[in-house]
Amino acid sequence: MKNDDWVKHVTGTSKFINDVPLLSGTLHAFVFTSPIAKGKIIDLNYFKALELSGIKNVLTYKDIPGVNQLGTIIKDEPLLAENEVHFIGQPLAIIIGEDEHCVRNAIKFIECKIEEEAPILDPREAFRKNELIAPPVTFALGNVDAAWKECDVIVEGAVNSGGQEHVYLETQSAYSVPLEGGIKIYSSTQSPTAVQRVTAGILNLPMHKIEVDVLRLGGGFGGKEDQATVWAAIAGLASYVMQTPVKISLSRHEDIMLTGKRHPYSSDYKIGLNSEGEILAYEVYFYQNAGASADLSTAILERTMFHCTNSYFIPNVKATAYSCRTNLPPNTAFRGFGGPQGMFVIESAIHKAASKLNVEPCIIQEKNLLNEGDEFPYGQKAVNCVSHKAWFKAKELFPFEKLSEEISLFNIKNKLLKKGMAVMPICFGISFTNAMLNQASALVHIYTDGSVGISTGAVEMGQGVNMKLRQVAASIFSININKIKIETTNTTRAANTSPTAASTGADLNGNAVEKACNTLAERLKHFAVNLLKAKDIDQLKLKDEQILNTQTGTSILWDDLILQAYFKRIDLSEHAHYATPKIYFDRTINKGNPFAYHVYGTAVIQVEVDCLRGVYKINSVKAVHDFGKSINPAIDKSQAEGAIMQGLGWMTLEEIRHDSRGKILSDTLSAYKVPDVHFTPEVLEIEFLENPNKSAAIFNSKAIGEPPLMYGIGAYFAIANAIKSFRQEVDILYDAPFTPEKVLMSILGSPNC
Ligand code: MTE
Ligand code: LUZ
Ligand code: MOS
Repeated sequence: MKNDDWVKHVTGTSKFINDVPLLSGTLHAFVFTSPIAKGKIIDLNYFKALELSGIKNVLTYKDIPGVNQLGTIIKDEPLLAENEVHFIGQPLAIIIGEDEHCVRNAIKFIECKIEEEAPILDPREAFRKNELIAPPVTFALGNVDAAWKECDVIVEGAVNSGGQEHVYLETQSAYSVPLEGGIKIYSSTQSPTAVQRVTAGILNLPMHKIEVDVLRLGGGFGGKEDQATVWAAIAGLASYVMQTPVKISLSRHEDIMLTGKRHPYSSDYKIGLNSEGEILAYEVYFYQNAGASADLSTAILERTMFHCTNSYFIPNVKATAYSCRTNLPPNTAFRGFGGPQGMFVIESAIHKAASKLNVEPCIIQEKNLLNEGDEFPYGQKAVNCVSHKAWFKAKELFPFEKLSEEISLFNIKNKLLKKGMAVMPICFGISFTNAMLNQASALVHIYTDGSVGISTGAVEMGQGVNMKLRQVAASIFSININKIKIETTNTTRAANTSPTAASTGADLNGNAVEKACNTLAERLKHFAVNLLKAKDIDQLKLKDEQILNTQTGTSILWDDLILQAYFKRIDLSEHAHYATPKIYFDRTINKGNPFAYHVYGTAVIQVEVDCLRGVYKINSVKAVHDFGKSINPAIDKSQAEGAIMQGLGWMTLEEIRHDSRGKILSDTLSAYKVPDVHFTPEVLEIEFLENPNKSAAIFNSKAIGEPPLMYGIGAYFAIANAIKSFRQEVDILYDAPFTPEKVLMSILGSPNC
């Protein structure tokens, strides 16, 4: 059960936006953006640009027929700036022309006067100036204030984690074609309905006049959950105004400069333990660098809170979160959605507490793992909790103590090269935390030749959701998977869809497909009762491309059954809707049951640091991961591998830098290092924890898209462990990513690199 798309990708036959054949008369669009991070617009003059050959039009906010608004959770983000600019790269005007070069060249001919103000780039500074996206949020369990006096050891500290560029292979792209009275947009988006809804608002059209179509994405990783909408709306507006097809597609450099990243965080914590190493209290403050507008920041910050205790039970917790408005491009969803940022802080707190207690961090980690029935700070109880099972299976398969001894021996023998290790348990909640979004629908057609076409809201972005949906239908109908095709994700066939995000794509859409197929299967059995002379439908079974009377042994081929049903005017199409049961979250008290289930696992990470040069190698990542009962182990394993690599990159190499004016410095892939094949650990081993999942997943599987990313956090502590054995007194800064520069500077005792 491999993923068909893999063959198409390596043979170059899979299609993306840049493969859509352009209609004659197609124009190209690009944006003129703010060169200043904060200021008032005094004047915008584009008349010289309009005179250039090939340039057809320049649009500003004044040309928007509807509302100039992109914001979905909070309406604070204009598509085109009106009177003020809030970040470098904020779109001010859309240039439309005959080809993609002339629209870029025209930028030089646009004059823009902006009265510059000092930008805010740091979330703590934004907090001090009360620049908050939304009111602060607090989650609390027990009573931290009362618990401190029970503690034998109390440790406090600050933790920083950096942003992360998505580096999806397909850059942000859209192609919009005018229809009678409306438009059709081919968009590289994780959220076709968001594109449809926002563009309808911008054009002042009803949603039914906007059709959004998605074949597949060359990766999204959260970067196209909200931020594909901008580019689709720009193409949509331009094509609606010009009444011609319009395309926009960013270069890599433009994409890195203009789009939001994972949110950098700065956090303060206080953790209290007894002398046994039991964590009694944890207090934490998160300062999220939201960028210039809300985007998904509040939802992301909330997920940070949901994951602030990772896979540990802590009886007294107080977590407070501030979403801080800065003058950077709006930061956005990135695999893990704020969870990794919260988990890095608790892991840092445990790491520091361990050094104070003079024990290995894994002693504290193991002692505090969640038990069945333990309460999370948000009120949900851990159910079917396998945090211990994953931890001890990892310990059995990859004995930590033995590894630690081997590392000690190696480190005694080697003066400059030091090895280090860390253990990283994870716990990640599955469901959109906004309960409303946990719904999906499917439309299943059986054609008269027995082949099947399925439409859902799921967007294929490399994660293999289409293959999984085909497997669901193939297993219910018991027909060859090649008989089943997943159609493009299109708003006219699947309406009001949630983004394909939160790792829920297969769960939500798979359940909808299952429901629709089951209804069709029942209908076909009813129809076949007479044909197969059965007493009732329970005697009938769809099996191996046949419908079989299990009593008499007689059968009809699937293809014949379908054709006969058609002749008898039986409906061969079905629509179904699925909503995850029993989830809710009450934001007046910040308690509830937001997740259908949790995913667990434990990884062991080993690294090797060259303490003269600061460079390092990740030798191995070995994980025991809770896949539920995987419906496609090949896909799921590759998802785990990819997510781990992204987690390792976030914690080690990938560093986003801005200058003091808020301009991104790491704006190319030569200045921004992503993990490549050479960086891949020699050993990347993933063991399946077989753990059939009964709760609202598809076929007892578990969501896989995001959780394994968080194993990568262990790399930070493995590097810390290695350099500590070079110089015991090195101060660990808890400031990710742990780039080679930072490794060297911490060894030298000069933290400011
Ligand atoms: N895998 C690939 N190859 N490309 C992607 O863009 N996105 C990740 C994950 N795996 C992504 C991926 C993210 S952020 C999410 S939320 C899930 O896939 C979304 O898909 P799913 O819900 O079907 O798992
Ligand atoms: N998107 C969202 C997400 O809107 N809500 C979520 O809870 C979420 N979680 C992970 C990734 N995307
Ligand atoms: Mo994933 S961050 O939910 O798109």
